[in-house]
Amino acid sequence: MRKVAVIMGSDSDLPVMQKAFDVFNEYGVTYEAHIYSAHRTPEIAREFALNAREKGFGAIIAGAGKAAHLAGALAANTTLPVIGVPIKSNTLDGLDALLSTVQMPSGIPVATVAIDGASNAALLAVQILSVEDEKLADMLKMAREKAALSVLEKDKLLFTEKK
Ligand code: RP5
Repeated sequence: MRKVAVIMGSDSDLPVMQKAFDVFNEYGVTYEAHIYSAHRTPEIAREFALNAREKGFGAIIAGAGKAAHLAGALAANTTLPVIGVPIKSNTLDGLDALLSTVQMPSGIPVATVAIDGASNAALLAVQILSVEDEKLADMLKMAREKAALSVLEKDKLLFTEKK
């Protein structure tokens, strides 16, 4: 199975990106995490993206806040799928990072999830790997079924309370 790279722009992004690690641990997906910045370590980020496919990665998650160019900078140097996580900061509530991450020029896509959406980013990476991995596909299906049952349980309770 290919592994996933989780790159974040700063150690201050770690509490949000931890949610991605939790998902990978749940699904048994191997991941490698790094703090590389599009602005503070641009050459290292570039080198990582250039070599990621041959190093066995199947997808890259990039979490960054403020002028969040990390996902785009990585995507510029790889044809692997790049998933961007805009991180909320204390000035513009993450809208700055959301727009910086999502508004990519045509030809260089970044699949952008919600502000602080590290968990969905990891699930999307698992879904990408599941194209070639039936065990992951089965696990994803089971998780969806479990989520649906949980909603229906809540619906039942709501009905009871209304009566
Ligand atoms: C971005 O700037 C990082 O991804 C982080 O979200 C934000 C602030 O970084 P620090 O100043 O906390 O290191 O590049």
